Amino acid sequence: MNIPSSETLTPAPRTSDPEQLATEILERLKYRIGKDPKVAKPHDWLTAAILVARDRVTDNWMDSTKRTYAEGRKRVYYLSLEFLIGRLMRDTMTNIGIMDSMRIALASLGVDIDVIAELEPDAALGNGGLGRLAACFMESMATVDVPAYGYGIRYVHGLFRQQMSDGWQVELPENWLAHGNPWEFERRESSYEIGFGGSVDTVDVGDEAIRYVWKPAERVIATAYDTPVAGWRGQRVNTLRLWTAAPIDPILLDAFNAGDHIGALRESNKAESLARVLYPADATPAGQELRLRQEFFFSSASLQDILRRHLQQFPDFTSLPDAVAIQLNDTHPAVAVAELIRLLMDVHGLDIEQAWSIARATFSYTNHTLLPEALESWPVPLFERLLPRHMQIVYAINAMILMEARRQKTHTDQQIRSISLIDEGGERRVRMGNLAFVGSHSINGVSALHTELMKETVFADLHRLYPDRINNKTNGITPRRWLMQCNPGLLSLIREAIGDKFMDDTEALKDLETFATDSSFQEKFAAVKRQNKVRLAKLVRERMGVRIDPSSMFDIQTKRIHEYKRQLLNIIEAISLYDQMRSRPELDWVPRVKVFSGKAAPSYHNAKLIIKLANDVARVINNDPAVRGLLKVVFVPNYNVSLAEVIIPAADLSEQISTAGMEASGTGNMKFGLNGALTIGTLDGANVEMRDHVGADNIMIFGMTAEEVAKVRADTYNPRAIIEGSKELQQALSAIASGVFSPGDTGRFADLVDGLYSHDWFMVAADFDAYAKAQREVDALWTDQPAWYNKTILNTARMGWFSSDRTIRQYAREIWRA
Ligand code: B1H
Repeated sequence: MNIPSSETLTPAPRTSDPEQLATEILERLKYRIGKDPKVAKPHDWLTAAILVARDRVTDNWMDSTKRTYAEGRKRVYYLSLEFLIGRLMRDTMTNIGIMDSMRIALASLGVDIDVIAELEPDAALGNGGLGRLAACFMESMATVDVPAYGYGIRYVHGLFRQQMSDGWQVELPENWLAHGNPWEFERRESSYEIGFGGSVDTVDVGDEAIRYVWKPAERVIATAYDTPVAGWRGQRVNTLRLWTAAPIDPILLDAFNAGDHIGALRESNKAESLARVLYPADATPAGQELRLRQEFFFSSASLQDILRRHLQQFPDFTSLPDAVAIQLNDTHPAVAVAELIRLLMDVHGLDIEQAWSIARATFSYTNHTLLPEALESWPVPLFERLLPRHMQIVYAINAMILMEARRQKTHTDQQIRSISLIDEGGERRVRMGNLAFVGSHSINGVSALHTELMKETVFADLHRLYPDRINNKTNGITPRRWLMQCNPGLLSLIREAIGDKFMDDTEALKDLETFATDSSFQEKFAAVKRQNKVRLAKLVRERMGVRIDPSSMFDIQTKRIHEYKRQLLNIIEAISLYDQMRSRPELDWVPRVKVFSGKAAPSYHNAKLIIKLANDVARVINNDPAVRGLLKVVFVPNYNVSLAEVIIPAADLSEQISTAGMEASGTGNMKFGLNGALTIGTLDGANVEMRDHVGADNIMIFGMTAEEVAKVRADTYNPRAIIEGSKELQQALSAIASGVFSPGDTGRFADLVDGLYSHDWFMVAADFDAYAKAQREVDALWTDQPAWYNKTILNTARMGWFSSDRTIRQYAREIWRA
C-alpha cells in the first residue's frame, strides 16, 4: 500500500482571510469539541480558536523539523526546570500574522477575541526572571532561526495563586490544566525509563575492561508533551518538550486483589508526585529529596531523547558536540553532566576519557545568581542513595580535576578545596555549581557586572584554572510580547512615526530619537501612556476597590518579594513621604501612586511580612484625608505574566533598587524601559548597561556601587548610627515600630525593623538618604513634562539592544556555534 507522505497531506498554503478562519473555527467547534455554535461556551470558542492557530503552526513546525534535518543543522537543547510562558494565544497568532483576521472572524461569529483571550490560563511553570527568560529565549530562538528544543517538566500545578487575607499572603493551588491544554501534543512513543536508588554492579567485558551496570531500585516512565513555539513571522517553529511522570505498573494488582486499595496505588502516586508541582522558591533552592528527583528525572529523560535522536542521524557519539549544544539553565539540570557520562559509558560503551571530553564539549552552563544561599548543593548521603552510579562518576570527575589543579601548581590547598566538587566543610555535600562548571566549555553570567563578580567571587578559583570559560551574555526580553502585544497603543504610535523596520530589528527603535523633543509626538506618547494607566486604574478598582488617579505618577515595583530587591526601602520611603506631606501641606507635592506586586516564597517569613507591611501602609495612607489623594499605595495580588502585561505599559517610574551586587541581571528593568518608563535604580545587574545605552541623563541612578557595598561590609557597617543620623529614616521606622500601621499590634513588624538596626544585610539604611533624594529629583522632573517625556521616549528608543534576539544571536555565535 502506498502511504501518502505528510507533504501530500499538507494542504496548499491556507489563506488567512476572516471567512476562511471563521469556517475553520466552526469546523473545530463541531468536530473537535462536539459543540453547536448555538450552545458553545466562551471556553469552547477559545479552544476552537487555539486549534485553528495550532494547525497553522503545525505546517511550519513540520517544515522546520525537516529543514533542520536536511540542512544538517546543529540543534540546541535548553534544559530548564522553569518555563514561565504565560498565555500563548495572542503571542502565536501575532507571530504567524493572523491576529487581525482572527479578530474579525470571531466577531463575525459573535465572539469578542479579547474576552476569550482572558480565559486562557496563564501557564506559570516558573517562579520569576529565570523562568521568564527561558520563555523569551524559546520565542527568540525560533525568531532568529536557531533549531532548538526546550526541555522541562509538565507540572500539573504551576506557581501558586496568591490571595490576600487581611493583607497577608495566602497560597492557593494553581490549576492551569483544568480545562485541558489545546496547545500540546502527547507523544506516547517518546517515553523513557528513569531509575532511582539501587546499586551498581560491574561486569567483565573482556580485554581487562569492565562495565558498570546501575540496577535502580525504583523506575518511572517519562513521557513527552510537545508545544510548538512559533517565532516572529512564523517561519521557524521550535518545540517545547515537557515531561510527565507515570509509574511502570499503574496499579499493583496483587495488592489490589488482596484488598489493599490504597497500597495498590502507592507506586503510581510516588511516580506522579515527580511532575506534580513546581517548587515555589525563587533564588533559593528547595533542598528536598523530591527536588533532586525532579532534577534527575527531567535531565535523564531529555538526554535519552537527545541521544536517541542523534543516533537516528549519526553512526556514533564522536559527532555529538558538532551536532548538539546543551545549555544548562542554572544548576537545576547540572546532574545531566554525570548522566550523559553514565549513558555514554554504561549504555553505549565509551571509556571515561571519551565520555568526559564529549560531555564538556557539548554542555554549557548559565549562572543566574551569586547569593551564597542560592548555590545548590546536595548532601552526599542523599545523592549517593538516590543516584549511586552518578556519585561514582562525580568522584571520578573530581579526581581528574583536582589532579589537574595540583599539576598546575598554581592553587593553594585552600583553593583546591574550593574547586572540589565536594564541599568538605561540615556535612559533605555535592556542589552542583562546580559540577556544572567543570562539565561545560562555557560558563556565562547574565549581565556584565554579574559576570565580573562571578570571576571574582564564587568561581574565582575555577576561573584561574580555566580562564577562557567564563563569558557574559547580558539578558534580553522578547519585544513581541513585551512591546508589540502588551502595548498596542505604543506600537501604532511608533509605526506611524518610524515605519515598521523596528518590528524585525528592535534596534531600529533608535529612529525614534529624533522625535524625543518633538512636542506633538510627546503629546501622543503621553496620551498612549495615559490610556494604559486608565486600563490599570480600572483593573485596580475592579479587583481591589481602590481608586487611583491616572494623572498621578505611577511609580511601580513588580517582581518577586525578596529582601535583596528591597521593596522595604521603597515602602519606608513612602512612609517618609507621607510624613512630609502631612507636616508640610503647603508644598507642591507631586501626586504619586506607588504600585507593588509580587509573590513571596511560602516559607520566607520576612518576605511575607514585607507584603503585610505594604498592605498595612496602603490602608492607612489611602484613608487619610490629610494626604488629599496625593499619595496612594496599592499592592496588586497575584502577579503573573498576564498581569505584568497590563502593569508594565502603565508605569511612569520603574523601581530597580536592589542592593548593588545582588541582582544578577533583572529583566523587568528592560520591560519597563522599553515601554517608556523612567528607571530609578542602583548600579546593579543590567541597570549598569541600561545606563550605558540610554545615557546617564535619562536614568535616575542612586546609592552605593557593588564595590562600595563589599567594602562597607568588610569594614564595620553600623546601621544604627546611620539610622540615628537620618531624621526621615528614623521617623519612618519609629512610625512602623510604634504601631501606626498595625494598631494594637506594635510587635508585628519587629523582625523587619530590628533587622535594620542590628545588621541590615541589604543596606537599606545605607542607601536610604540617596534614594529619597533621587525620588525628589524625580518629582522635580515630573513637573517639567516635556523634559520627562523627552527622557522616557529616549528610553524606548534606546532599549532595542535588550531584545532577547540579540542575546540569542550571541549565544548561538559564541557558545553554541549553531
Ligand atoms: C534568578 C534564580 C533562581 N537567579 C533558584 N536565580 C531557583 C534560583 O527554584 N529555585 O531553586 C529559582 C530561581 N533566579 C534570576 O534570574 C535573577 O535573580 C535575575 O536577576 C535574573 O534576571 C534572572 C534571569 O537571568
